[in-house]
Amino acid sequence: MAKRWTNDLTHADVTPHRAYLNRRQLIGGLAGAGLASALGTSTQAASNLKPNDWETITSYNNFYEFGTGKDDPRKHAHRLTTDPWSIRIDGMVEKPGDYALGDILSKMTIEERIYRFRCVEAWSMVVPWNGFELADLLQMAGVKEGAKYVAFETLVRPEEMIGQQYPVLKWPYVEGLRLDEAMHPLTLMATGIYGKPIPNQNGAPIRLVVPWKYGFKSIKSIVRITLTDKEPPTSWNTAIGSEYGFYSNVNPTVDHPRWSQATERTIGGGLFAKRQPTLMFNGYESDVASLYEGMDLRRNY
Ligand SMILES: Nc1nc2c(c(=O)[nH]1)N[C@H]1C(S)=C(S)[C@@H](COP(=O)(O)O)O[C@H]1N2
Ligand SMILES: [Mo]
Repeated sequence: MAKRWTNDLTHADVTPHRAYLNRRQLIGGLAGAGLASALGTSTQAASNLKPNDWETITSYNNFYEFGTGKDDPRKHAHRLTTDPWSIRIDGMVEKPGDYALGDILSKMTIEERIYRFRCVEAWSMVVPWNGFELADLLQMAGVKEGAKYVAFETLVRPEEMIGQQYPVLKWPYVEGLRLDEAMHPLTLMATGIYGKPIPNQNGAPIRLVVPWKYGFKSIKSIVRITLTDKEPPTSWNTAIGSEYGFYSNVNPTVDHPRWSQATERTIGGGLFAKRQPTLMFNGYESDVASLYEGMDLRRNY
């Protein structure tokens, strides 16, 4: 089998977050002083979180392309070929095209971010992701004036993704973010977990991670990213619009129509682990609340 591109990535190769932000400030990137200190707060908060172990993170998954059971992705995702892989970046960009994943990675700074991850089904985990900021990728492609949203698409390959042989969702799985959400420094493209290549069941070889939104926004195994001026359709909104909105920010005060979102169960915490109160924006309120100033989050669920 061909050597995979992150085989030799270890914790030691990962740029410490603070050093990374300093570098970004020096080169005049996205992270201004205010943003850097705000991110510093969430980084401190995140480093107090104890990551779930590898076994839990890679055995309790949602990835409907491999079946609807939590243990289906681990059983079936090994059939997916993830090398070679490329991402088509198109729409309102200066440099549209098919970008080979290896070429993308050679230009990106891979770092580690420990993020709390909250599923809409009211369970949560803490995952040490390795990845790079989506903003860096979008800047590489050059976002055109007038672009307002970013649309994402998962691979369609029913011969390897056996869940795609059933119409449980419309394939491909699609997701979207507003451009300012996509450019936010917390928004990651993840390529690894615990310094190892991301396992297929977690979205190999590259998936989105948006830590202040419910898990279904964090689309896996991405093959296409499109810049657009219209709000793109999303899989769960298309399937059941009354239950899943475009924004899907973690919000303990807005219940899912069929269950409360006020508390969550920590996966891996044992059978008798107490439910935890869910935090506004999944605990990233100080970083992201300003994105939604003046919006009615009850209507924009
Ligand atoms: N393509 C695709 N992406 C997906 C999903 C999916 O079914 N297909 N499930 C989503 C849901 S509901 C969740 S909670 C997370 C789960 O990610 P994890 O298995 O790495 O914990 O992936 C999201 N991304
Ligand atoms: Mo989810």
